Amino acid sequence: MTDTERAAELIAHAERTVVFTGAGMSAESGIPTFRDALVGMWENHDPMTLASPEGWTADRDLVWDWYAQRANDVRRVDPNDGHIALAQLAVAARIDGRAVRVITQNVDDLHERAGSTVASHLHGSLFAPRCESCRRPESADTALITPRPMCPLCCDSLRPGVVWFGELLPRDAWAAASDAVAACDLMIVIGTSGVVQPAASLPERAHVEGVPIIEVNPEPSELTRLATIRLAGSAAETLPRVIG
Ligand code: BJW
Ligand code: ZN
Repeated sequence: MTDTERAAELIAHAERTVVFTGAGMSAESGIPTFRDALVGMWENHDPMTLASPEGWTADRDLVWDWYAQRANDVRRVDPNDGHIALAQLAVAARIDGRAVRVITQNVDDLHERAGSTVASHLHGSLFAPRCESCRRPESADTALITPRPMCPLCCDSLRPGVVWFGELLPRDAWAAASDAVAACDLMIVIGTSGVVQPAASLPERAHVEGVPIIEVNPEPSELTRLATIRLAGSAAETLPRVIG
């Protein structure tokens, strides 16, 4: 049996699958991965600094504009065949009384636009701006607006609804992810380098519990050592082949 066939069999028989995704999931939709973005620059600014509390405090307009551009870029692209295969898997599983729960590190909305319900956005969303003072949430479309709008309630600054280094993950997102992992009997890890904590501890937790892990990634990652089956290919090409 090939690895693809073994993976397809595990997926077809799992009762409670967790799908854990990273930036590679959206790469074939045209969204650069986080580590690809680090190689490039944005108008001569380092993305690592832009995506940090320090960068935000130093220049809120600059950081807001960067996120607004990224939100606009995401709006212009479509979910890829990998996103669509995962959404179809969840529908097929539900008919059989089985469950598929998606945990993503991605701040885009491509899983949702493909038809998946996302159990947890661990690192927040490009489309969930909020006031940095009173925390009042603003509409998704507000994230697309430049220049940076102010909070209509307290007139303080809105901020992107993403999680920067050194910030705590949203409590609900972390709880939902932890619950899903505690209950799963299969994990599919797709397109993540596995270097960012605490997200990367989730596959570790599943592995400790003896849960089989399928990794889909053209390159080895920090999580490859946990994988029962490693499918060395891209998300959009590999997922439709293993999801029957
Ligand atoms: C394909 C493909 C294709 C390509 N198909 N695959 C030691 C222990 C524990 C924690 C820490 C520690 N040292 C420091 C920390 C804390 C820190 C951390 O983890 N740092 C590490 C870098 C060491 N973590 C945090 O700060 C977190 N908070 C926290 O820990 O709170 C407690 C605390 C508070 C105070 C002090 C210390 C602790 C918060 C982390 C927030 C991460 N936020 C970001 C930015 C979001 C906003 C934005 O997008 O601008 O989230 S960083 C960035 O990395 C983004 C991503 O979600 C995240 C993960 O990246 P991902 O998805 O893995 O992408 P890449 O680009 O790395 O990899 C892409 C992969 O795809 C590659 O493997 C490719 O091969 C593959 N690929 N094409 C399939 N077609
Ligand atoms: Zn406010």
